Amino acid sequence: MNSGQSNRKKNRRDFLKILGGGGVVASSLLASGPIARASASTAFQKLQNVLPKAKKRLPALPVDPAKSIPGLSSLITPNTDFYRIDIASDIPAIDVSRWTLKIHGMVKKPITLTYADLLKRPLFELDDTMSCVSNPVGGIYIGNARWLGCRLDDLIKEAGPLANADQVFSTSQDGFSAGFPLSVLDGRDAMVAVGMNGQVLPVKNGYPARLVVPGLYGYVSATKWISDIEITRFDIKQGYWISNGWSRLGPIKMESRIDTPRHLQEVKIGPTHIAGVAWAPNVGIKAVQVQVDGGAWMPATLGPQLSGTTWRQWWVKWNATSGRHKITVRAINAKGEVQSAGIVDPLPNGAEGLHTIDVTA
Ligand SMILES: Nc1nc2c(c(=O)[nH]1)N[C@H]1C(S)=C(S)[C@@H](COP(=O)(O)O)O[C@H]1N2
Ligand SMILES: [Mo]
Repeated sequence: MNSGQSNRKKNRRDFLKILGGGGVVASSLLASGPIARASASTAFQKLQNVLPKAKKRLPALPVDPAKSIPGLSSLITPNTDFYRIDIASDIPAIDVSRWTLKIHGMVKKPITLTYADLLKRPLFELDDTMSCVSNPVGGIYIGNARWLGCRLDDLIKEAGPLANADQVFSTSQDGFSAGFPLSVLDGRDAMVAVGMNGQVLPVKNGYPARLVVPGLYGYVSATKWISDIEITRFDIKQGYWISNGWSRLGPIKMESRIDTPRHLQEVKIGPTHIAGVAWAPNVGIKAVQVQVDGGAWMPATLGPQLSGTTWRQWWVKWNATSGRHKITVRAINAKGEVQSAGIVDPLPNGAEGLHTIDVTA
């Protein structure tokens, strides 16, 4: 695996290259096969009304602290604001009436599901924060949603993985693939998602179905426009980004971000909020602390905890005095580990470092 400096730069570029062109949909899609633009969008309209309710529903969302703290990320990221990262030059437009999901490979009994089959399974809701491994410290490639879907571990259990299989390898209709250890399905609420924040999964986020695996970065797990799940071995095949130098395993790292004030913002002298989000999906957030001008670390107030794998909003009140100020945030996880100050590049397994901003009052 070559991860020299030029390769690093190239990979960062590749990963982020779609960011400028998000939402662009060309008309050069295949005319036949399961991909057909017009009929898919019609079907999508119809489905807005018929997405079944979860058998197990989560409690209603708590009051969002962002309502009273301008500039703080909302507890749930609205679908229209949710980041988009993928290698698809054209977002696949899939005709659900012809779409299937195959579960096969090193299994006793391969399964093929239609979209209707999927919707008939017991659906549940999951609050989960999805993050991109290429998200820099302070970056925006992270979002929190209430997903609706069926259990992935149940599906795989029904197919019956062979004892020597060690990877869940999923493929999509844009040529993407992702693999994670079978052992990650340890009881956590991994799902084949069909809904997002009370709506049919948006096309840009993977309609008709995608994987959501709590605790893992998207590149190893969160296959959108999914068509195929192969139970296999890491020594036989590996996901799309692995040959580009990214790590085979992708647990999401602890991070924290200042949302408000913004870097280089001019704030009014007097009381204001410093606020943002923090996440440590594999352990949980215990505390967030804020430092101004190298002073003592101040404990932040934490917002609601929706699940073990969602971000937590945090805020402190700050009396801004005249002049220039440096503000830094750090998270502490449930094990008491303090977020590391050392800067680590996103490649190969996620950025590390403390988010620091400069403001003037
Ligand atoms: N089909 C497909 N699924 C994909 C990708 C992709 O390129 N193609 N990118 C993955 C990556 S790297 C991330 S971070 C998440 C992003 O999901 P979002 O676009 O819904 O935010 O999707 C994952 N699923
Ligand atoms: Mo990603």
